[in-house]
Amino acid sequence: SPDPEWFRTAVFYEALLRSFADSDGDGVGDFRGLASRLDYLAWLGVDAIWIPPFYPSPMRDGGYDISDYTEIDPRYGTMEDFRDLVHQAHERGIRIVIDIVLNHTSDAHPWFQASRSDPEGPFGDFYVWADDDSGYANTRIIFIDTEESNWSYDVERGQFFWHRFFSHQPDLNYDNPAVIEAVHDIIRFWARTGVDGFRLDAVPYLAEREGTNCENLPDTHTVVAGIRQMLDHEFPGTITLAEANQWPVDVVEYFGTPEAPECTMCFHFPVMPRIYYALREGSSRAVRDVLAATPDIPAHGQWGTFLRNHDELTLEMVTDEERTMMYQWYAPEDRMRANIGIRRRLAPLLDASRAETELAMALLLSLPGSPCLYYGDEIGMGENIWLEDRDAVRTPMQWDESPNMGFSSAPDPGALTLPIIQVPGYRHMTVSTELRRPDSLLHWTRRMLHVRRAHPVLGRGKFLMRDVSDDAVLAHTRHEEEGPSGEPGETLLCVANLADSPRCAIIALPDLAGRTTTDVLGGAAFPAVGPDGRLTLTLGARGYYWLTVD
Ligand code: TEU
Repeated sequence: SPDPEWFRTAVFYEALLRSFADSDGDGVGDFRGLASRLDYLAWLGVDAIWIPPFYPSPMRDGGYDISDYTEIDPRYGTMEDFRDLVHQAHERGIRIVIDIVLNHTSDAHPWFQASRSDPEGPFGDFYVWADDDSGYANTRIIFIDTEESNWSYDVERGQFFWHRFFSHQPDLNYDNPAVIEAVHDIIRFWARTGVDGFRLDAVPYLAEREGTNCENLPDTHTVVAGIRQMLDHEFPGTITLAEANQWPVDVVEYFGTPEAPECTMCFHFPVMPRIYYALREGSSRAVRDVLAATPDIPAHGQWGTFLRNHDELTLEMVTDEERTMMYQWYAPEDRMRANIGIRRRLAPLLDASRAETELAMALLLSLPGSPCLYYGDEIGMGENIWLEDRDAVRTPMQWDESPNMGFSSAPDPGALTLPIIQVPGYRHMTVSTELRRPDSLLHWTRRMLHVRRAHPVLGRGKFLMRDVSDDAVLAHTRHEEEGPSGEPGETLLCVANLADSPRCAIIALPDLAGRTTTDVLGGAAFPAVGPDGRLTLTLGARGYYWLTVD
């Protein structure tokens, strides 16, 4: 349907293609596999799928090292398979958002090969070259584990090239108008296939300027606004979703302004670790603080939120120093030491873990923004923390109890793109086992997504944090006067007890005095808001309510 505001009420789902479903038994997930699971995703209540890069790639960075931007890696199928996936998704009302890596290419990309060998040729200026490695000295190294510098020497050209990520990922030179034109052509190419949007990878790092930290520079914003302008003009309604792992105050700049819009959506990175942190501390403070520090965004924009993604590994894997490096922009002062992933690993089926998962998810689905689930979140799949780099969170989807957990029919498990997770209890964490159990996390997640769909105020409504007598309890309202077609709006009060003990909380709702409340999750009537504008609620350990206020 042509609803230009679809993204506001949508639930997104990141499907890591190579680990989702393998249709041909070669051990690697593919487009036909994903297509065969669209009915499942529609049943679950997913509105849009984000597919990480599926282009030809040496696969030294999970496909974020692209060597050809307008082809499908044969491991995942053919262009025909891709088109068929888009078509089949659209038939089910599911939108497709694809990932575009703008900051860098693989060093195997023909542009880079040409740039090395022919400095005077048409691609000579496509990358950031210098005679020495002294430039942009104020710039941090992002992949500090493996990289010593953001400059690497190329013997063939006899110069250094700039890279913000791995040394096999040379940065494109956005001072070269030919690069901008080439990138627009790539986006045009995929927009013509009918995709509904683009996740723009690693946007803060496009431009470099001496004397700065080379992040969020005005010239970077000009590039992002240029992409927006091209899409609005040639493919109106196509969304852009910025991956800018920065403080909210810097991320809001990627929405642009009404006059010069940039992105439709931006991921809100700092909220996720604070949800885990709040659970660990049994205090709502970290979440309240980060939302208070989040500026308002222009009307055309929408946050994207998530609890896990293909980069977010369990933090116990890294040392304190590394953790500080990785999370310096968004970790609370004393750093987060536990997240739900590790709890699931240790006690995958325990009630405590389930209650925490539900509470985190209830927050994800009610705080401002459109939530993005990561494949397997709905079954509590967890992580295999013994794997290298970020592979811990990239293991095959667990569909059923058959060999390879139904992910692949490959006879040799060694052929799988990554090993099956194998944490305690993993055999029970499959779609098929959870389908059979009415009280499973899968059925719970589906119910929550359907409740969310029935209350579009959760996607569109104005957000207001409420004062609560108990620090453990987070209470906020979502409100809209009327829906987009003039239908009456609603007020939803969302309450969450982050503590692992029951709490009695007084919530201040001065503007809602005397109104009645009804639980949309359980359907029960709750006490009315008192004439003094106070609502007293008792919540169980890690308990949560979503109440309509009439
Ligand atoms: O990540 C870019 C990014 O900004 C990082 O902060 C990211 O959050 C970090 O890698 C966390 O480990 C993107 C992709 O999401 C990531 O998978 C790629 O490795 C990276 O670009 C480089 O291509």
